[in-house]
Amino acid sequence: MPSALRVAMIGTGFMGKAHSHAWRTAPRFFDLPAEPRMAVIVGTDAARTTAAAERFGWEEGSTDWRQVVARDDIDAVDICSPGDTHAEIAVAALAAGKHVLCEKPLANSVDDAERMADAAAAASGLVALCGFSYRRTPALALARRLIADGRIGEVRHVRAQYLQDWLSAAEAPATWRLDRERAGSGALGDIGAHSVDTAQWLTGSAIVEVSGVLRTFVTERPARADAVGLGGVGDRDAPRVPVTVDDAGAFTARFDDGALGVFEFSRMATGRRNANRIEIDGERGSIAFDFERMNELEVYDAADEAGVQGFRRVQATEAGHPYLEAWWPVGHGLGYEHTFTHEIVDFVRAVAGEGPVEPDFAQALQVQRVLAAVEESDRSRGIRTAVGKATA
Ligand code: SOE
Repeated sequence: MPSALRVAMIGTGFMGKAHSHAWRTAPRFFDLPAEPRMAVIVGTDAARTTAAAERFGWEEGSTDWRQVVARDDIDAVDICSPGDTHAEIAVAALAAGKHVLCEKPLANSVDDAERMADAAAAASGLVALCGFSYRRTPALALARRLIADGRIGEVRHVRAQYLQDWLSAAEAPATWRLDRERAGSGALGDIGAHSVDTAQWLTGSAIVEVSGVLRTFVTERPARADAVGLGGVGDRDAPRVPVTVDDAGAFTARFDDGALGVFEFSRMATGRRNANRIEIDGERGSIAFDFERMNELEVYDAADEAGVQGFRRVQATEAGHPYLEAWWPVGHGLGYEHTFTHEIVDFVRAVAGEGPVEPDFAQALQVQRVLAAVEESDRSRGIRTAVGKATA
């Protein structure tokens, strides 16, 4: 019987729900070197946390993360709380000898991200993973394998869009994600960060210079009574609060291998619910992915016979595709929640010493530096801005 991995998760919102599902399913579908035990879920409201513990399958609930992180009967801490809490909790957990999984983006600032990366580097033998979960989509893992094998040749273009519309209605209520103090930034850090991480991971090269623009279309919204959930329509009689983050933005990027990147992100792209897209064009071929068709990867091979060339739609659901061996027969498809299960599987295997797991905090710090460079470029009205010390 594998040893237990006793886990404490901080956060009871959308990511707390997604990670709870992943902790429950990972040992049921994958052979793991340790048996995760969902020991404690930590929230801010006692009643809501108790209800979350019962509903999501945690042994107990707490409202005191400091006490939980210090417990001798906790081995790993999974941080699913708002961005302004990441640094303090992660640094304390690492100092207490706990492995850490922290939701993206790593922090609300480069300073905090550097503190976290330094703490992880000093914590020898501990795993520190940042939850850029889309890396664990089988179709994207296939794309990474094709690019790494040289199938598309020298990469020249990266074209990434992450488009949502849960804020399209001006009356959609303000959650913590619209408060710079809590979230650090808006669409840039929430979903643009995913595009930055995916692009650097797929290409194996770092963004070294950006030129960007950010935009806030709706500058105040009805306050949201509860802290959870995306979108909807707020209470018209609720007090209105200022929106202090970006609703959308775009930037061009230069990669250290010379590739050119074009990035767009918005939470007000009406009609696009969760269109996380990336296309990478190389000298000998291209790949294209859209999370709204997450089981498919479009592949173009310039070596195909003239007259029958074109993008092929590959169903990334074959047994040989990453992670698929644990799930369904070919063609049955996976969903958003599977990427989190894969993330937990990789985390548990790394904790058991089966190899490194990415993106570690140093790689997540590089993403944070790109975000900061986009904000700096926007402040200077789009001047091309170097990214801090790139650590791809
Ligand atoms: C909201 O935009 C959000 O929940 C992101 O925070 C997640 O990282 C993404 O996976 C789905 O959309």
